[in-house]
Amino acid sequence: MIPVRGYNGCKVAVLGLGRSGLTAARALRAGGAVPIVWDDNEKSRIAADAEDFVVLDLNKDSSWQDVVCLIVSPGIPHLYPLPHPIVSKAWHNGVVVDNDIGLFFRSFATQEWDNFDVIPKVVCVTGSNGKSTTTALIAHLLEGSSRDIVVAGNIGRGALDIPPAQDGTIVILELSSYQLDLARALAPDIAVFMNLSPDHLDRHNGMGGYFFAKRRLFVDGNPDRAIIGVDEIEGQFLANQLRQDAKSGDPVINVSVNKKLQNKDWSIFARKGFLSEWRKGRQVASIDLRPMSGLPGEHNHQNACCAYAVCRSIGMAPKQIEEKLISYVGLPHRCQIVGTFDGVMYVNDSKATNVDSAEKALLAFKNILWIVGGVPKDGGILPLKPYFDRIKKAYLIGNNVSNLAKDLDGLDFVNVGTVSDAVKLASSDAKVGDVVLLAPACASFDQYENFEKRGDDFINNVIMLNNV
Ligand code: UMA
Ligand code: ADP
Repeated sequence: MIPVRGYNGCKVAVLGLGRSGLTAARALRAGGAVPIVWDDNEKSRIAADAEDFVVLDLNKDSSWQDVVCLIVSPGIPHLYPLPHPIVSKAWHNGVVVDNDIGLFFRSFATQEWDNFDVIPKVVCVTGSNGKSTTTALIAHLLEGSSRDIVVAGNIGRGALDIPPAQDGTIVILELSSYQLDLARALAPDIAVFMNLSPDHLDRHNGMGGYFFAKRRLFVDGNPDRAIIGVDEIEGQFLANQLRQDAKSGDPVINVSVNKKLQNKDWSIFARKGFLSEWRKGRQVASIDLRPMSGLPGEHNHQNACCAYAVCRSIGMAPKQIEEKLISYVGLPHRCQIVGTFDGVMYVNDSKATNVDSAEKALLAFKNILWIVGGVPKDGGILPLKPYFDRIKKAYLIGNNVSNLAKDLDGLDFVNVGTVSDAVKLASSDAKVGDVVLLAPACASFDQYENFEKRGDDFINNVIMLNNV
């Protein structure tokens, strides 16, 4: 737990009592603040009450007396499509609004650090897709070094939930656009911008707002080293902006999976399965990524390049990084190879909840029997049409099958409804060399609590069917 600094004896309101909110309330209390908490869900209020937090209805004016700050959970809209009424109330009461990430950055460094030999570092990872994989990969690559490695943030652990830093600690924080948009303090040492494609647009009032939120990590955060994916115009713009601000050294490392970056800049790119590092117009290192079974597909090569860039910035040698890349097994639900049975490979990419991530999975395999469907994002699945030639047949799941079927013109498809039936049918259709791929391109909420449950259902059905 990182005790929150700066609010000793002050009343701080906390809205939302999930993973980030409840952790924030505990960390505030540990730092001497007096948290008053609220959640629109009664169950969460009861859980907070059981921890002896003061639960007060923040919809009532009387609850705001002496409150100095409101901490808002990332899943709760603070601006678009409309601010949560309690956020509006804070504005009207002149109370500053912040989140757990802002509290983390104002509380992480302490006077004790003066006694450390190696100052702790915070590495932040943002982007539309591949954040969790890259965050986990960085941690894997750094494991076994003498330094204490801690992972938190959007990957599932509140940023304040981690222990106070030891000598040399490296914290790797995955940060979403929701978290970055609201945080009042951002101070990463190393920051990664992986890629940008449309997602969460309702929360940011469009693509401009979405990019603006992520850009804050660099413009307001001012990291010593920025690692920027330059395959989209937003990354190119950002890398250029940071270069103009550069006073010394190599503040930016450019990353690409579709361009050879061989000019004088510090660059890392992957082409045809090989990672290359270039600096001052010369190749410094090259790694064959093709044997890395935990990182299938070009999109994972982007993740490898970003993680490699972080480790190089921390001082690891290319050879050391290469050795660790081999043993990375990947995260569950992200192009996770469940197994190969009777010559048919089964891949669980349940986390492909949008078109961009599903596209990457379709590009990573051939002869695909594609399990797709759920709650589509804006624009449906039509943008995936260029990849239909990699698909032998599609199996539609979820409650929107008729809607989605309209976008599958030209593809052999069948409406099956459930993952269980899709797995059964796809297995009986499959021939040696085929890949049964769950890459739904849609959210899971019509049939499951979350994408993890959907992925687990897929794995269980594959295992049952093949008597593993
Ligand atoms: N709530 C309200 N009123 C509302 C909406 C929600 O009171 O109008 C309450 C809910 O009842 C619930 C709490 O708020 O008790 C949930 O807050 P939350 O949705 O912010 O969820 P947390 O459990 O705090 O998890 C958050 C992140 N969730 C979101 O951003 C939606 C987690 O990322 C993150 O791991 C966690 O903090 C720790 O940092 C998840 C996520 O889905 C994985 N992220 C999105 C993504 O990756 O696409 C951005
Ligand atoms: P995030 O944390 O950003 O959601 P994940 O690592 O959890 O990213 O992966 C989410 C989805 O995106 C998975 O379907 C995964 O296969 C796919 N994916 C992983 N890395 C990338 C990438 N660099 N570009 C596009 N898609 C990716």
